[in-house]
Amino acid sequence: MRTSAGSDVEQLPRSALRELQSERLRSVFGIELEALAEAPFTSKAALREAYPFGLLRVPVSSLARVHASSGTHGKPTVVGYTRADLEVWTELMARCMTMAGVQPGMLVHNANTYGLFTGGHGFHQGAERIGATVIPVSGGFTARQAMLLRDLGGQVLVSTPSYALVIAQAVRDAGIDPSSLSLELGLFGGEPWTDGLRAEIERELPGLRAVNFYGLSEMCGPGVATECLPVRDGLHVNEDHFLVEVVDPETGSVLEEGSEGELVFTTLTKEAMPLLRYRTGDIGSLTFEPCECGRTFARIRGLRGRRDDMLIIRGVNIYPSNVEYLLLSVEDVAPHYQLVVTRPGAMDELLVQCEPASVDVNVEGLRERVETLLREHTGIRIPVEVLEPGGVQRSEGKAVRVVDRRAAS
Ligand code: DLL
Repeated sequence: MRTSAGSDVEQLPRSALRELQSERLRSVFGIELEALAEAPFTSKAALREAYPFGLLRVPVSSLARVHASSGTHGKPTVVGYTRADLEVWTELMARCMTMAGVQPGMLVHNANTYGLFTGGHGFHQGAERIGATVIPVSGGFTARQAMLLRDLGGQVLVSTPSYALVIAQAVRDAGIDPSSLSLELGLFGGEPWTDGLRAEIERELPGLRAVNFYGLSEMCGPGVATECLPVRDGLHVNEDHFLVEVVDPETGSVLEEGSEGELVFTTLTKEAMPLLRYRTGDIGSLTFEPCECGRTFARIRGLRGRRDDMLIIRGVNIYPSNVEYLLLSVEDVAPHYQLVVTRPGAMDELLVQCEPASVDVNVEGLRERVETLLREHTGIRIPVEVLEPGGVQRSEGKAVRVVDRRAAS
């Protein structure tokens, strides 16, 4: 049974969970769990080479659905689902949304885009399965989002974290008092975000508690790992369906619990497109400590974002989430920013663009404060440009944090 404290399988002792995983791994890939570390990886490049359907284990005609990732780095990654795959995904979304506090009868305002992106349909299916009421608003038409939140009284907002802030702004622009809305929960994911951004969203939308959802199309979409509402310390991986490892991004060797590295997943129940040791490119760490909520599944901590988004500026590694963390600790900064990368000579240069929280802020003083903070924390001088309020491009889905102008410079 699905309860907020977790179903039986979510509370399995780890030895029983390992047995279940061993069985499933053997039946899908013919590999013993003990020998997993020697099994080959599957890379994103392999998926790209097989574009669009080369990695399917079933005929295209037996697929019930196709989705795709947004493909910020080239062609989209196309994934297929059999009926059974859709059923597992729906059940996992119901489990994750229950874990995040969604209850039957709640009104779910789904502002994730419906389409190839898994975020729209995934949350829709989960909400229906729980017995909640879905409002399939999809992304975009932001002024209308605000009106519908007020008029229909959504209690659960589903979107990317960056778009939640855009919606909050639209609420204020429409002259609606955000605390008059019925929002109780925010289910956010699809892009990296820091605790600072979480605090910002919860301040902008009072009454809402924000919960982190992680996933990727190649596994199923959202539904891979989620925080539990009462603890919100790490994202519980649905380990009965996905094996998770953290590996050294350079050598590929499996890292110990707690070490930061690249997340690698193996599907244990996928029919259409099973993937063995899939290298996500996402950086984080794992803990196998049981959670205070009672769940025993591994938790992902310190999700920083994709290694591809890591910039090396004068020898210093910088993730957009590092910049977000620092920026949001500065008073008078709005939670909108972009990192502009150029290559004027042989080396990459970075410019951080941000916005003041209001028109009354002394822009020059703010620029100096942010530059000082960045220098103190990175050891290098990173120029900052404070744009006008609204000057940083807003997104209706995943925010574009890195603007790559290296080819043009
Ligand atoms: O973004 C699935 C999803 C939708 C998850 C909505 C959660 C909510 P893709 O479009 O294939 O699938 O993109 C997957 O997005 O490899 C990460 O780099 C990033 N990502 C997703 N969720 C998070 C998160 C969906 N909570 C890629 N924190 C992943 C950090 C995230 N990064």
